Amino acid sequence: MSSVLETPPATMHNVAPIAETRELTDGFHLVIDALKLNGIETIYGLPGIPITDLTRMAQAEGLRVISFRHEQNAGNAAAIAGFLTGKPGICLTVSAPGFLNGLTALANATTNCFPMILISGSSEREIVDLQQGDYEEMDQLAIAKPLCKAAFRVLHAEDIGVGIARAIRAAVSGRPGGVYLDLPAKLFAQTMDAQAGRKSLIKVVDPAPRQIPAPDTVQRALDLLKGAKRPLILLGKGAAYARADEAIRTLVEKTGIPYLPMSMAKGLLPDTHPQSAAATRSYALAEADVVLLIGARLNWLLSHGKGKTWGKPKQFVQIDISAQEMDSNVAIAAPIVGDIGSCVASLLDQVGDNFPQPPKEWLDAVNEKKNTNLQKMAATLAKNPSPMNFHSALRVLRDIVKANPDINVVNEGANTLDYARAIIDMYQPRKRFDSGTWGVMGIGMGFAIGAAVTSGKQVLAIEGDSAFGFSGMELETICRYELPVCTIIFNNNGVYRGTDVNPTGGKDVAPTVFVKDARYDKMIEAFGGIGYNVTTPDELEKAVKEAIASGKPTLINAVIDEAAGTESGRLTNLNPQSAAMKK
Ligand code: ADP
Ligand code: TPW
Repeated sequence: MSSVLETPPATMHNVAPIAETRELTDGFHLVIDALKLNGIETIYGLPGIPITDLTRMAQAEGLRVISFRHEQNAGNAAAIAGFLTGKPGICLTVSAPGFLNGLTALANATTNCFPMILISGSSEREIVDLQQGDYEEMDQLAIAKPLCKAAFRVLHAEDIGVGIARAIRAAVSGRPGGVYLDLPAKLFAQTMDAQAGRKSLIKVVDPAPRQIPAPDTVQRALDLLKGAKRPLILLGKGAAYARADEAIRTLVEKTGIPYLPMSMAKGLLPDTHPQSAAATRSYALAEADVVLLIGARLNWLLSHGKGKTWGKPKQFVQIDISAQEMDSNVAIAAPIVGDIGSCVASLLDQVGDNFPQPPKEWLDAVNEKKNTNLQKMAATLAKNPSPMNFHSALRVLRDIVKANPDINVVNEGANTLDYARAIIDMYQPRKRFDSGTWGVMGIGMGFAIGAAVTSGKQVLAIEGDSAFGFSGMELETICRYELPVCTIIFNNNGVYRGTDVNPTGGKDVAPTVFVKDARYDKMIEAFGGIGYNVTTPDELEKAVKEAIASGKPTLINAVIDEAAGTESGRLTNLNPQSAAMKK
């Protein structure tokens, strides 16, 4: 326990006798001690009033403090660290504007079910509550509440232990998510007896307790699966988060059911697994009759479980830790509520070695479509158009990941996201991090830093040029901490593509168009990183290989045909159409 010693002020006439010296602690140290006691090793944040000294003291006390250029990126780093470790990632910000900057990441973490705690300093409660105009005045607790799983404020030093314990438990138990912890400036300097302080801290026991499913729910699910003619398993990022990798693989293999991974579940089983139906996703979704969802929601990413995508009528088995998720879009015939590890283990208890395998016609049909599509894709990928397009560039990255299966892949953009997700096979769990449930732009450099810091391993951040812009200043952070991050920018001169024109003929370019032929590689050079400018797949391959071998901060400006790609990638249909377009 860190502490401060309090002695009466020493003057010429008044020197404190040693016996009267009391060991004290304060809010700063209690926050640090509470985090350390609960196994937190890293804080992602941005210093300023009132938390600057907290960042200094945290570093002095052995926590790793990663300081960012914008709080949203610190928040995203914390969120992905939470996903990777199962411990809440900590983001620390200043009051009002810093808090708001971190809030997008907190809301995104909650939406994606990543455990994260946003800790923000706040201004004087008495003034904030009377709206008397304090420095960075804002009722942060009230604003955070609807955007996260839980929100707490600590007013007294002796409650810091409880506040941090509650925040940790709320972030990781049940469905994981974002938690807000409000720490007013006054709290940090409050002192208390060090012994009492020590006692006030809580080491959270079993923060994410197992939730064993009821046996009848497991039986109901098995009965449904056994009777299926065209069964399918869908793995979501909840399955990746649950770290039940072996059990999930065993379940897939013993049942013989084809499976589809959602984007961040890729690699849970290697994408090259013979039972993967990813190459024939549309067919599998439309034709299946019984679908087992493991840690995946039937949200927009799965067309809400209905409509053309889902074709033939089907019945769903859903494994999720959140009971409320059931029936959220369509009826769930066999809900299994519990943690994925326990649920899959319960299923496996009864699956044994003689589980009826899916009908051969179904497996043959899936395999035939899959092989046809893989052949078509191979032909497209083999082309070498000039200028380079998404496919020829991604062919190179696909092979790099294949040769380096433990590499972390961060991915955002529109076309860059959609094509990379489809083309780059993943081989290990929790190695792919992307725009997720919101399809948000701006996670790039934050996720890259969080993944690099947490894993200590190489990161490839595959970024659309627009997507990169949302967090690009963190190149400096990557260089400052000398992180092994290779950022590859698919530069096609704009949002989606670079070919739009201003219909008025005026001087302003179209809203989706950027500076032509921008050299993003020069940006990283400003901070001592290594930049590459490439225009062909061969140059790209050489640059990525060099970048990975160096382990240094690198950025590759990959020039892509500015006419390649489509509006919003695969989401063109989500753009509302004007009924009254002027000529
Ligand atoms: P994807 O985007 O990959 O389809 P989602 O984020 O929509 O995945 O779904 C993840 C689901 O996993 C959430 O409904 C969440 O409640 C659930 N989940 C997360 N962790 C666990 C766990 N340990 N056990 C069971 N369900 C979990
Ligand atoms: C926070 C809207 C979706 S995709 C995208 C934007 C702006 C960028 C697409 O261009 P990019 O990719 O990155 O160059 P590519 O591969 O097609 O060339 N603001 C936020 N989130 C989202 N999703 C948007 C805007 C959007």
